[in-house]
Amino acid sequence: MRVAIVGATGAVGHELLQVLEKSSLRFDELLLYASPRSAGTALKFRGEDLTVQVTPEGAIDADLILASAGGSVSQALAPKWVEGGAVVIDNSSAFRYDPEVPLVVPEVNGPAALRHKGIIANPNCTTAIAVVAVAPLHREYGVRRMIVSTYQATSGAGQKGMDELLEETRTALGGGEAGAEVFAHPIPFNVIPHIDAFQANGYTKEEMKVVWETRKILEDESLQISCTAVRIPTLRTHSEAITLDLERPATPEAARELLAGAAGVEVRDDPAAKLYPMPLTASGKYDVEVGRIRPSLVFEGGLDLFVAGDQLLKGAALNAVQIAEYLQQQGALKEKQRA
Ligand code: A2P
Ligand code: 11C
Repeated sequence: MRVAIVGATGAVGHELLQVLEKSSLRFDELLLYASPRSAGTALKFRGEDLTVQVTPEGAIDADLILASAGGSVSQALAPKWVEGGAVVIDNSSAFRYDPEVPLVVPEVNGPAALRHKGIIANPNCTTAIAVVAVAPLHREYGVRRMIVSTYQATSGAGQKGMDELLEETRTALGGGEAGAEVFAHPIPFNVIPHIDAFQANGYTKEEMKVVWETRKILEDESLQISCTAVRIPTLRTHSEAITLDLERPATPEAARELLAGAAGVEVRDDPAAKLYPMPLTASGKYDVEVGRIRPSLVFEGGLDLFVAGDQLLKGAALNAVQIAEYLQQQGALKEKQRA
């Protein structure tokens, strides 16, 4: 069984290597690909140096391809990888809205992955983190309306996003004027309510991804969702304030108990002890932290909560590997016939 990572030198690629090291996924060989800039770079995996190769223009001889080199690379090459017999788990937005392509968070809709025709899409990080917390509440209480405000780390923009935060903060602290290339404005000591392109309806694409993808994963097109997505000067972990209007009334106590038993969730909710979700504690963690669970002051029987999830992990690399593990556990990930 041969696994390939395309985009192995990026921020998500780095995490994929770490998560695969600890994963229960059984495979014999790992191939690493990136752009020509990184050809020949050695990356460590299970104590061995693996050499990064240039991503070929055509098929890759692998059984499973974890793609994290951006939408244009996936758009152009994933169909060729599928033709070559590989199953592709794609971290980009290239195929998420294709009705033929399952969009999967294993704790929430694992079985959808089994309906793939070669490509399985990994959701946008903001969506993946939100649905881990919201799906159990949706099943129990029926979410009617959901309002999300996000606090998104610079790593959402990849390694170059984190580099810009660190470099421009040093510039600002040195008395210089912080600049911006990756982000629309200088990110140090700022918050920027602009992630991805503005759409005709006044929302950004990042905000609309939360709407489109949450509905697809929860298989409920009637869900009313609104999102404001904001970039903040942290390195990793996206946090989200979420307000839920529910069909059946929930109490914070019952919600806490339900979420304590939910896969992928860590309830961190004891304000008196200053315990709540934060990037500082959620970074590097597989579980999404959920806390500040309280009754909505607007929607009777509804809830307000705060979540923080490492978007390089549950929002990207970890979720991709969990999809692969799920396929293998279900006997749906097989080595292809080789001559
Ligand atoms: P490279 O490091 O050689 O540029 P990030 O999201 O952190 O910016 O990482 C993006 C990843 O995608 C990197 O591994 C990057 O490789 C890779 N990548 C970018 N463009 C291409 C391309 N055209 N073909 C293959 N890999 C690419
Ligand atoms: C960000 N959520 O924080 C974005 C990054 O659709 O996979 C992930 C974009 C995507 O900038």
